[in-house]
Parts: sequence; structure tokens; C-alpha cells
Amino acid sequence: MANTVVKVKLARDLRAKNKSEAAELRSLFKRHGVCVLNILGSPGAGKTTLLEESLPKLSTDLRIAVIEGDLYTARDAERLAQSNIQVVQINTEGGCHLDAPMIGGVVSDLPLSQLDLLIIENVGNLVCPAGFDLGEDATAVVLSVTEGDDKPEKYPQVFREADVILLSKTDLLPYVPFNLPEVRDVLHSLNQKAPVLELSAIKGDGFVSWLDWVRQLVEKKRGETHGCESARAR
Ligand SMILES: Nc1nc2c(ncn2[C@@H]2O[C@H](COP(=O)(O)OP(=O)(O)O)[C@@H](O)[C@H]2O)c(=O)[nH]1
Ligand SMILES: [Mg+2]
Repeated sequence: MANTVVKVKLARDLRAKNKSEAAELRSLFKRHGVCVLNILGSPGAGKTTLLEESLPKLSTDLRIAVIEGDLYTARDAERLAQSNIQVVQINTEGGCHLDAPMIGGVVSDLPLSQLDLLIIENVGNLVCPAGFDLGEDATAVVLSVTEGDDKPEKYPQVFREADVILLSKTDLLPYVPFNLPEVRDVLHSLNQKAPVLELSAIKGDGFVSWLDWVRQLVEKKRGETHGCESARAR
């Protein structure tokens, strides 16, 4: 058999298609004045727990819905449904991240014009979701102290692109080897604009700053919807 080299441009084409659909989503969200926050992190980093703690507090003054990304189950969606907000589940059937067409496939299930904030919990993964724009206004990356302090250096892209970085499970710092000052230095070298907030869902530490950050994001979006251009059109 002749030796042939076949170039496969699949990744590039997929990303180009994702980018154009994300741009359409961004305009749709802007038209409806809804702020969109994409939450990333490893499996078990504490993303759903963060939402379980945050939603009851945020929903006192904000109208919120959540899109839950998961490979096969609706377990996280069931946990969040306790918060009495609308949760839409996307199962990727093994896919390691959400993409814009998947979000586009469920937005009609949401009352966008009646929402202030749409939160997307992405599939647990520090690699694949990076670079897949979902039309969001901002990205939050959750890194738990139990994952090891080498993760920002090993998986830099998600941390570079984050708008806020949440160091979760800080109640466990006395029990795990996690060099907090060193991680802060690495994160600062990767990303100078994203605040790094320390959180413990168990103790409730750090939630005031985190909830303030979310409310400011929603306020900023309101300002943009009333005339300014999106700061994050990529
Ligand atoms: N000690 C401690 N455990 C936490 C904290 N946040 C979440 N967890 C636990 O970490 C595990 C994974 O949390 P989950 O929210 O499901 O993570 P996700 O996969 O990122 O959504 C669960 O057993 C949580 O109870 C925290 O702040 N402190
Ligand atoms: Mg989860």
C-alpha cells in the first residue's frame, strides 16, 4: 500500500464552527440582557457545591437559570433543582466539554428575557473545555486544594483565559500538601487580570467576595446591554 499522508483539519474546523455559533449566542444573550457565566474545573473540584451554596443567596435579587453539562447523568441538575431555579441538563454522552451548538440546542428551553444570569456548569475537565467559547460573558475556573498545586502549570490554558479563579476546599489546607503562595505566584504569572478567591463551601469562607464578583459581572452586563459593546467579544 502506498505511503500517504492525510492531513486532518477536524479540530480547526470544529473550532471555527463553534466560534461562529458562539458569536450568535453572544448576540442572543445580549439582546435579552442576560449575563452568562461558564464554570470550569476538574471533576470533583466543587463546582456543583459552589452553586448549591451560591444560588439561594444570589436568587434573592437575581433571576437565575443553570445549564448543567455532564457526560451521562442528571445528578448535578437534581442537586441544583433543590434551589428552586430552572436547571437544563445537557448530556454529552461521553464528550469531554460543552460546545456552542449544544448550548444553542437548549436555549429555547429557557426564558432568556426573564433572566439576569445564566450559569453553565461545564463538564468536569481542565483541558477540553478550554478554547470552546459558549457565548459567555465570563469564565470561572474552580481549582480545589486537593487536586495538587501543580495543576495550573500543567493545564495553563483554562487559567490563562479565566475571568476569576476560585481556590476551593480551603478548609482542607491543613491536611493536604498545597503550596498556596506558590500557586498564587503561578496563577499571577499566567493571568494578571483574574482575581483569585479562596473559598470553603463547608465553612462558608470567601463567599462574600465571590458573590460580590458575580453581582458586579451582572451589573457590568446590564451597562453593556444599555449601549456599550461587549468587552469579551472574541
Ligand atoms: N471539604 C470540602 N469539601 C468540599 C467543598 N466543596 C465541595 N466539596 C466536596 O467535594 C466533592 C465534589 O464536589 P462537587 O461539587 O460534586 O464537585 P464537581 O464535580 O466539581 O461539581 C463532594 O464530596 C463535596 O462535598 C469544600 O469547600 N470543602
Ligand atoms: Mg458537578
